[in-house]
Amino acid sequence: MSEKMKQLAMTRRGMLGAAATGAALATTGIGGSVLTAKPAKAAGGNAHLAPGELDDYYGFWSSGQTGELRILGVPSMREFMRVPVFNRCSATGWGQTNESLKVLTEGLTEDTKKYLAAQGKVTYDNGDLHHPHMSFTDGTYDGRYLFMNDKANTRVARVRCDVMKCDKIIEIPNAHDIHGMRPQKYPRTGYVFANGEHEAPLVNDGKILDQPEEYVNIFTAIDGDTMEIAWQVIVSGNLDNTDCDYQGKYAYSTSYNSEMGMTLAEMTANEMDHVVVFNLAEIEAGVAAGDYQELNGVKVLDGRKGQNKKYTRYIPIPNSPHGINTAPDGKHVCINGKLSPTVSVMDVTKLDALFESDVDPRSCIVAEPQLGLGPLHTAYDGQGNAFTTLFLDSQVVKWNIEDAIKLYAGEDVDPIREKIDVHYQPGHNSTSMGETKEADGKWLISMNKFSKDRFINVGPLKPENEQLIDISDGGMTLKHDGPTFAEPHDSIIVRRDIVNPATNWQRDDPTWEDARKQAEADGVDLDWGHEEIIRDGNKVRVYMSSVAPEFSMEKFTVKQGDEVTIYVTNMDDIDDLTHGFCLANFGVAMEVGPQATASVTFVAERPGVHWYYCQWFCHALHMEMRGRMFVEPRAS
Ligand code: K7E
Ligand code: CUA
Repeated sequence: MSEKMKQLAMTRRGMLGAAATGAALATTGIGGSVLTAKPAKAAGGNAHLAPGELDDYYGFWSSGQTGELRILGVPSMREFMRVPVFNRCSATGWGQTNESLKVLTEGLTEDTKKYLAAQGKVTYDNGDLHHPHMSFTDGTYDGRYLFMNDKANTRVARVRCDVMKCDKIIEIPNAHDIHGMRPQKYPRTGYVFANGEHEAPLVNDGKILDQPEEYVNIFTAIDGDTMEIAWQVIVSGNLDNTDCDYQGKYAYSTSYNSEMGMTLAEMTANEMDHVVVFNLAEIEAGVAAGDYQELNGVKVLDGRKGQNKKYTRYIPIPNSPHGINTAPDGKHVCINGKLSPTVSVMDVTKLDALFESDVDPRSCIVAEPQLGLGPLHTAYDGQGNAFTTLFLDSQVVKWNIEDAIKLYAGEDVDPIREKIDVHYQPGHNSTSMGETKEADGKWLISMNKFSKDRFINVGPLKPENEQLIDISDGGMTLKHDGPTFAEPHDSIIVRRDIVNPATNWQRDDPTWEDARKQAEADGVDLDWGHEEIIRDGNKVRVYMSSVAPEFSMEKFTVKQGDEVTIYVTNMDDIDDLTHGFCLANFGVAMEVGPQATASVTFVAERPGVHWYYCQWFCHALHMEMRGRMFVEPRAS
């Protein structure tokens, strides 16, 4: 930091220390409270944190059709942050800034780019984010990345956990409507597995239309480090949810509609659907041996039923199974029956035999307890118990896996421990660290699709209700109702020591690599309190910095019709000191975090005096943080 900037920052701190406005206190007070705040008392399952007390866990929530990732605290259920991913965000400028548009557009297929161009767009502005999951190393979360699917527009995104911003979005070619998605658990992520839910012709160019017998489904493995597609496998039946083992050998997906039916009656005709098991080593060997077709730049292997290749095996499961969840014991996998009241327990140690000999594919099923109506998803306490959501019964059932195995073997035992009413109709559930080998059995979240009468009425569209259940004492005690807006499906609960985001950006962050290169070419030092205007034909680049409560540029002039790019660098390096840049009546607004650079491009097709202002409350003089853009009218 330069002397000038240090002085400014010092003055600012001094001034804020003396000023007693709410905003000023908020900015200066936070550093202090973080240092002194106590962790929540873990024992006794206390969900009520006093003001200033910190949560023990990060909750990463999806948001369904809202398209963003949300960060909550568990057990307080306080919502901390919304990370825009597939949506357009008015607050942060996600979907408008050049940095976010790069992420949103660079991973789209040429086909999609063409479609969007015909709509006058460069990217989609909706998404349907169901499944957020963290990267793993050796069977547990490693705090590097979060991955998530977009069912609406067939994409997979990655969020960097160091800054909690999305840095990669890729569209998955050949597949349709990515639904189930999980990262590889062992040895590390590694692969991110993604299910194409809806079947379509493999080459979907309109030559085949209403011939469902020609439709296929696609399972995709993405390299989580590069966010490039490693390979795809063609399968039979719709793919719903997916998970993988703790050995690094298999991934598996539930499949409803093994009938490949098009109507509801056709889709639910069979009593048995299936789970598809993917043999990772065999698939990799198939890729190495060239046993694939290349389609849209992706290596696609054939793992359809009846191909008898060692890429896949199909295990019959009753009936339209939905969620699939590997237990922390590293051995058992629960497959939730949805239309069947059962959960099928698969033993991963018995999967080798399926690929080596002609054994009954059901030989890997070691239990199939009847639990209640509409089992959708299962979570674990790490002590041998499973918690399954029962959508139709509006309950969560706690049951014991070993007892279910004994029952299946003919012993007279009841695996069901307890049922708790939830409000109402639960979909996913999650337990603290429950999808890792470090499941700790403290908290359970039941993500309920309907809230009905649980909250004061806000009209026909009601929030969902996510309920916090204490499982730490061996029972299930409902502790908290948490309304959420449309429509979180899934969540993970991660111990807080695993997640260590930065408080400021690093100046050399790759996010504004393009801005840095452009500035270099323009002879502007982005790391200094710059104010420069570069004219390049009708392209105008305006570089300014900000130190609360001022932009380095109080005014600048462009011509009507110029394509203007504004680069703002936030020179403040104080915890929580985010500025914004909002250009009124131009529909332009963006967040500029401490030490970040952000940029936005627009056509100045509006002569006159236009104010820009900082739209993130940063300082007692925040209202004064503004400037003017003069747009000279086009000579007529
Ligand atoms: Cu069950 Cu999309 Cu995970 Cu919703 S899926 S509930
Ligand atoms: Cu800077 Cu408000």
